[in-house]
Amino acid sequence: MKTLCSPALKDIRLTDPVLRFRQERCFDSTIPAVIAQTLKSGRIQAFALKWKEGMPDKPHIFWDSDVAKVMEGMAYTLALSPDPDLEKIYEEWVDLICSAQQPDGYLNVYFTIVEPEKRFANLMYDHELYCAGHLIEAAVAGYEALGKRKLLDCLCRYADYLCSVFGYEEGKRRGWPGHEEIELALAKLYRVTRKENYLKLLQYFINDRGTSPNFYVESEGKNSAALMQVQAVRPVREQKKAEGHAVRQIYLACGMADLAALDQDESLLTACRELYDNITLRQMYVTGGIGSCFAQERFTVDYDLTNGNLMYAESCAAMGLAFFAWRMYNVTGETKYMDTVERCLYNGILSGIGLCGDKFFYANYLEMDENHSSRFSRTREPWFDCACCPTSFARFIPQFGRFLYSVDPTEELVMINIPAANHAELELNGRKIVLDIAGKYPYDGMIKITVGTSGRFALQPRIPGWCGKYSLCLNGKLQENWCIRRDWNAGDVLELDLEMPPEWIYSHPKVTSNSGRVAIMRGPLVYALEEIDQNVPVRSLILKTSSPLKIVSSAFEILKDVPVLEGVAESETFPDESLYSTQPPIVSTVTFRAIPYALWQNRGDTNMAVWMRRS
Ligand code: FUB
Ligand code: ZN
Repeated sequence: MKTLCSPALKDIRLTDPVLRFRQERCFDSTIPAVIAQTLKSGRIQAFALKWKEGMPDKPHIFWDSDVAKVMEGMAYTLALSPDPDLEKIYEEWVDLICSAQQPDGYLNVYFTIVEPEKRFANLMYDHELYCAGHLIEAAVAGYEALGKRKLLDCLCRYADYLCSVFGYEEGKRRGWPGHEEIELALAKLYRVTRKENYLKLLQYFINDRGTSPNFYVESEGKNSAALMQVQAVRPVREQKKAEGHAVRQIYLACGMADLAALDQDESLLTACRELYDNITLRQMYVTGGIGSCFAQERFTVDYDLTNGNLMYAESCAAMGLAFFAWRMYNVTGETKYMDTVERCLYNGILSGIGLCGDKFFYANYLEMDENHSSRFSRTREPWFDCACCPTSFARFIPQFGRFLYSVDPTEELVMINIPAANHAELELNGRKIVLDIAGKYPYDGMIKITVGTSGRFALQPRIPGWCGKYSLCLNGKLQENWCIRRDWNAGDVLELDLEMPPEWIYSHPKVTSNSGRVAIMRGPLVYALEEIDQNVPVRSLILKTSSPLKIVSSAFEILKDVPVLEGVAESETFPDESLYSTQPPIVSTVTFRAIPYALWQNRGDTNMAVWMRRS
């Protein structure tokens, strides 16, 4: 197994046209917005433990997790963009959260003041361990990004308490989290503290899950449908397909990958590979969205990937898949995992947040028309009662830099995973490696990498799975080998050319929702057709795959530097208002335009489709 490391966030300064813009919006719009909503809804005030029956803003079982994710986002933001006012809020919130800790270390608002008698009484539904996990992640973020210990010490006390409650040992409770999350958090906590107990608890939660006698059946009286929803039908190593609630499943997978790496556990890594393959080869949207059924927000069966009303593809689930694939990449070095990180990042994740930075999708549709009737809205919203997605963006976007590079200290190797423009100062075995990447990726595949450090090490850009033709030059000389190990001189230049022609994408025939349909990609970007760009209804269009797709410019300000695609289509108009007719539709030839899917619904409310009928 490999042990690739990711850069510290402050070591990367983005200068590219997509991620940098989104990150700046996160700092100046998303973070203030989620702070305001956390205050407005009473989520943070709840930590004062003053709420009593009959008062407004009754705490909810997973409010703590929202606060924790905002804290995590604030910590990364402060590391990248210091701001004394934000730091003051951060410190106040840390104090308030810590003040809610009970003498035994327990820390959960709802089960301290609303239903204290139900502490750990219903693990399947009550989210206590999920909240604990997010609080731990926030604490580790504060420590790693800012060097602040107070929240970390507090969460270590809580984790110590959890270690005393759960586990295999005599006198401890058997039980598993109903919403996984604490597993990956314990891995993070173990990595910063090296306390064996945290690793032991992580091992227990992963290795015991789904074993017989089944804890949920024996102790909580749950049935098999409920078990499937929380991935507890069988032990994790026997689960070959992704099932149940999508975010739960993908967070579990992250925890499994973490434990596989920590324990160098090949059987667990194999289980992760199987899950990953099932997801990406059978259950993932072309955008990287996962969880195709809005009812219970879950995975269903292989190839069931409807595009409209019934689908779901929660923003949190796409972020979870990126986190899982990133972990798999760092433990294997196999680029297919980074292809998935990139697919999620530029498509199914960024679609979930508006360019304004303070409006969000919960579900990420691949098709929108006037018949939309799902409980999830057509347009992005500022907040939700179930606010997991906005708060996930607040902590995900500041972390973009993590994905761009991996460092292999054993091989003295720096891997350029995603060549978005940036200035990097990477740590490699005590040395600082300075790199400057210039270019317009993902809008353009010409990338210039200037090495700013002299000395011997290896550099290896990733060849993306979507790229059929590429070349690499070092100081003007074409290279055969993509891993360049040499004595570098500061000022050496690598030129990477990843050709990215627009391409037609076809889906496996078993995906019946896409029968006879085609999508468009260019490089890592999935494209979508919005009605606002067409002179006819989107649904009337049949794209001519024999005609070329060309890049054009658009008059819309938000598309100023964006490669918009134009092609030829037939448009069908029904001859009259009847429901059925012996008359065939009237056909005309039109041009159509497509924009990157992640940018849809930023120019007002309009219909949209990714998978289009093809001629
Ligand atoms: O249950 C907590 C979070 O709320 C889940 O992760 C999301 O899917 C949403 O249901
Ligand atoms: Zn969510």
